Amino acid sequence: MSKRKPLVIVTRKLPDVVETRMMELFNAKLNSDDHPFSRNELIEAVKQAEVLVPTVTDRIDKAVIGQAGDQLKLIANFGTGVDNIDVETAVARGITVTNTPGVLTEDTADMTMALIMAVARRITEGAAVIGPDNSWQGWSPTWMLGHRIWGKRLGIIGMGRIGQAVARRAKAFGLQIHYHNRKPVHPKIAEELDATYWESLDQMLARMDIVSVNCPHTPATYHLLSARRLKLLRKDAIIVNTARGEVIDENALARMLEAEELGGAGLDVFEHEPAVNPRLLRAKRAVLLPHMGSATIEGRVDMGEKVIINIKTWVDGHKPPDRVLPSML
Ligand code: 8YV
Repeated sequence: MSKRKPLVIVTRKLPDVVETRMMELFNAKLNSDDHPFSRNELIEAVKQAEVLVPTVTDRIDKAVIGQAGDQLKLIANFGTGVDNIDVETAVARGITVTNTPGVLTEDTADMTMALIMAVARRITEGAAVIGPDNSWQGWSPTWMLGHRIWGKRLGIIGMGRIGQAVARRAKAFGLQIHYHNRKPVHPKIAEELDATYWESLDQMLARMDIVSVNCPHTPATYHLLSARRLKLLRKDAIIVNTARGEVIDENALARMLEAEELGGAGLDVFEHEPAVNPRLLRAKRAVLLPHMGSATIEGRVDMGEKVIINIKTWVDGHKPPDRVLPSML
């Protein structure tokens, strides 16, 4: 007996191998030219699809979910962060929501370290000096000096999978690990990472050389790094964000960088992507990347496989492994 093939609408182009598999398993409607869905296209999609596969560029808010037909039963997000989806409204309407945790942990942690190194050791500035025309005037003992990271204090905000993966790497780089989280990690993990827990974010911020944002964006973490909190940072502190732009008050951060009240920033995410605050564009000691934390070929294939497993499990009548419930947020 042939298996039922649900209509699965995918909002962005995914790796070929993932799309091929989706076509085999489901009645998959793909977005081959990879344009971001307009609001109307999104609404059309939720009116037709049994399964919607959105990404970070789709806002599945109350209004969009309100337009969904009764056939929409699963939103299988291609991504770990689900701040693009109103999970509460979806679940209240009987729609299951899933994400792709675990498979982008190591890649995102790598990018966090890359940004720390890029800002502290001025890697992009140095690379730009050589550039296509090689404007290097020669070596000097006092030129292009950055900061040593060995022995410095790193404060991680959000000690989930990615935060812990950052801590493991940072420990190997000789950094001292500190963290703020809703609750302390298991004592065994704290011991392995030699990590100090700070219940008070304010107190931690005031003492760190480098701060890394690794928590999800939820109503509770929106502007967690507010203007007031950013001011608690040391004048030479570096701040790195590979999580979500909304966790930092971007305007306040840009102002402080402009006024040289901070050592630097490495940002992979922004409050209003793809727009970037013009002050940040001009800021010295800012390394800005276009949301590339999980952008590896392997990672994107793994994410696609996770989406497929979530959909397949649901088609088979079971609970998908990566269900997101409002209580988890
Ligand atoms: C993804 C991410 O590329 O998974 C996440 O939460 O931020 C990214 O690394 C993006 O979300 C894809 O939808």
